Amino acid sequence: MSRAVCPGTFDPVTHGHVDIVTRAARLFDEVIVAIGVNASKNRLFSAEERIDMLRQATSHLDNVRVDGFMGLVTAYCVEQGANAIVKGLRSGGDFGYELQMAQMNAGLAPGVETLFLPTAAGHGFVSSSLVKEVASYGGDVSPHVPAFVLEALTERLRER
Ligand code: COD
Repeated sequence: MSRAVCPGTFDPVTHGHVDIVTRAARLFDEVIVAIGVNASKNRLFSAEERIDMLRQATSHLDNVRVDGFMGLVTAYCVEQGANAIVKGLRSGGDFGYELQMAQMNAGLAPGVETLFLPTAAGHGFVSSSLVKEVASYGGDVSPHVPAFVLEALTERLRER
C-alpha cells in the first residue's frame, strides 16, 4: 500500500492546499494530511480548529485522513509507514525553501522521498498568510477558501 503525507500549517486551509491533497490522493492509496502543531503563538486558528477544517475540506476524498503531528515531519512519516512527502510549489521562491527542506529531510529519513506538485493555474498567488492579511483589511477572499473557512475567518477577525 502506498502512503504519502501532505504536511503543512494550514492556518487556514485554502483551495490551493485542497487541490494539492486531491491530486496526491489520485497518486497514492492513502494520503495523510499532517498538520504541524508545534508550539507557536502566531497561529490564528488552534490545532484542533485547523484539524476540523481540513477534515471538512477533504471529506469528499475517501483515501485521505487528517492528523496533527509534533516534532519532525520525517519522524512522523516513519511512524506512519509513509514513504513520500508531497508538497505544493507556487514559485521559484517556494522551490528554494522546499529544496532545502527536502534535502535535509532526505538525510533524516533516507527512505522517505519528497515529491513536488506544481500549483494549479489560479492558485499560484494564494497563501494562508495573504488570505489572512487581505481578510483582516476587509478584502474579499471568498474565491480562495472554502465557505466554512471564510465564515470562521470572518468571525475570528471580528473577535480581535
Ligand atoms: N498552491 C499549491 N500549494 C500550496 C499553496 C497553493 N496556493 N499554498 C500552500 N501550498 C503548499 C505549500 O507549498 C506547502 O507544501 C503546503 O502546501 C503547506 O503549506 P502551509 O503554508 O500550510 O505550510 P508550511 O509551509 O508552513 O508547512 C511547513 C511544515 C509544517 C511542513 C514544516 O515546517 C515542517 O515540516 N515542520 C515540522 C518540523 C520539521 O520537520 N522541520 C524540519 C524541516 S527540514
